[in-house]
Amino acid sequence: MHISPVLWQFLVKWLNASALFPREASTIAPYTDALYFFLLLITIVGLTLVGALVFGFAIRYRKERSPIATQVEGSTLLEATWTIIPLALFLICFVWGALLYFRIFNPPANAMNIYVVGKQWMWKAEHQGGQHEINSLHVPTGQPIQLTMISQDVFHSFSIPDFRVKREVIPGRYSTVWFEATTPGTYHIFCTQYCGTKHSGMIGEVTVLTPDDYKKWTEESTSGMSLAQNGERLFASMGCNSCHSGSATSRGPNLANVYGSKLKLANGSEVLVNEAFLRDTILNPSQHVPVGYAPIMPTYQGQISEEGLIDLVEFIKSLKTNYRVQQTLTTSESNQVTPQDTTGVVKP
Ligand code: HEC
Ligand SMILES: [Cu+2]
Repeated sequence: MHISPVLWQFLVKWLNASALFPREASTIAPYTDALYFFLLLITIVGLTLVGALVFGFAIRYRKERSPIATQVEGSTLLEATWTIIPLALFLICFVWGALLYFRIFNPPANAMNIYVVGKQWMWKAEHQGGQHEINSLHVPTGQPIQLTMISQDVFHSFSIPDFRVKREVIPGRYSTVWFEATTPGTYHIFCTQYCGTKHSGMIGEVTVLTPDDYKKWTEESTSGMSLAQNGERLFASMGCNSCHSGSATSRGPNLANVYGSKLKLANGSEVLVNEAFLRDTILNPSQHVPVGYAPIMPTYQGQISEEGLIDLVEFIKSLKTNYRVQQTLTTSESNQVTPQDTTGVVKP
């Protein structure tokens, strides 16, 4: 719905200034707000109409003046009116809401992925380049960002009100949410799912930077190793490469190009290999046995942290036809565990 842009901007500015309403700092925000205000508008119109009629009739038909109202029996016009108008309004809300829903739930193909791990009581963010942050998230403007999120313990919910972003963060399963920030600045992150004693302290700050500043930030805060590179080390130190060496004689399937492909499983189903599938197979391999392989892969449940799983997933995603594990790490090397190797491994 397009009401006069000047009036609209004035209204939103006033609401922001009044602290009653979050800022509009993502591309989706004006769209969700338009629907929100439309709903508010029809609610107010309905309330006023019904309220006015109740008061009007109460006065018009009060006892002293006109005690008996005439009954209206069977007016097709009246019945059609009160059926069609609300139906039309509900359908508008439904279609409008559905269109917005699809937009919110389908990240653009060029979205940049950042991982978020929630735990009692903090948010950890991991960028592709290996930058780690706690209770803080740096993102550039003008670039769709997809957050792939998971909880290490209980249910949490990740919310950035100024972006109109909120999504459950669940243990054992990746959930995603996307946004595109429009205005440099800092914005609140909240956990919006009660998650224990210090739930109210599970907060953080998004820092939105211009693309140039973001680039500078990634260079300054790099840990020297990307997620995929951490994953490569983990892949070797955990012995994955003993079965997934990519050679014809290896016992496990070649993992190059597996990401994004459709895999036929022994139980007859076909699955799309995405982040969630990769994480799942590492933890429950027996439930995802592909056609032609014996279910010999051991489970890694309880042995790898969520961060370690993210690293492995990113490494497998990065495996194109050139399979690097074999060349970079020999089997003997892979048995020596250096401090870096153990970053993703859960210590007993
Ligand atoms: C003992 C050999 C062995 C080890 C060690 C092993 N795997 Fe596997 N892996 C397999 C086999 C066999 C399959 C196929 C059958 C299955 O899923 O059980 C498989 C399947 C997979 C799949 C599913 C992809 C596909 O094409 O089916 C992924 C992903 C995977 N492994 C990753 C890993 C990672 C990561 C590690 C180390 C943490 C690891 N594997 C360790 C043998 C192994
Ligand atoms: Cu929480």
